[in-house]
Amino acid sequence: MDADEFIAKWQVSGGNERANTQLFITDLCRLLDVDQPLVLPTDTKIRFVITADDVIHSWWVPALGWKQDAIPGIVNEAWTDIKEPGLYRGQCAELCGKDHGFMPIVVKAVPRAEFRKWLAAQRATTTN
Ligand SMILES: [Cu+2]
Repeated sequence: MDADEFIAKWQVSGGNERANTQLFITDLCRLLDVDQPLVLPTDTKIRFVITADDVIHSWWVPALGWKQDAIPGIVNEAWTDIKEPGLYRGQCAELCGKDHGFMPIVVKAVPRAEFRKWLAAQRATTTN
């Protein structure tokens, strides 16, 4: 569903305001979700090395406090040290093309012990 379809559906949907609000929240969450979040450990200084292979994007998760361009042929960097476990959401902040509106970012920050378990599970599935 693109933005125009969403607005049209919102405007013509029947039912009460509560149902409309639920529809809005459901669709908004779906558009801001990803297939696989970036899983990171908390209490760890993490360096991001950022580039792109097609057009200029901009990696932006507001709660991390910075935004960094991803440019083909250029390597940019940034860092973070997340203290609180949780989901941190963001989006591409550059008008990068027709699919720009569908470039959500989700960072899932977990305690270090949980991250080590997740990493071991990932390695087990990729080596088998
Ligand atoms: Cu983009």
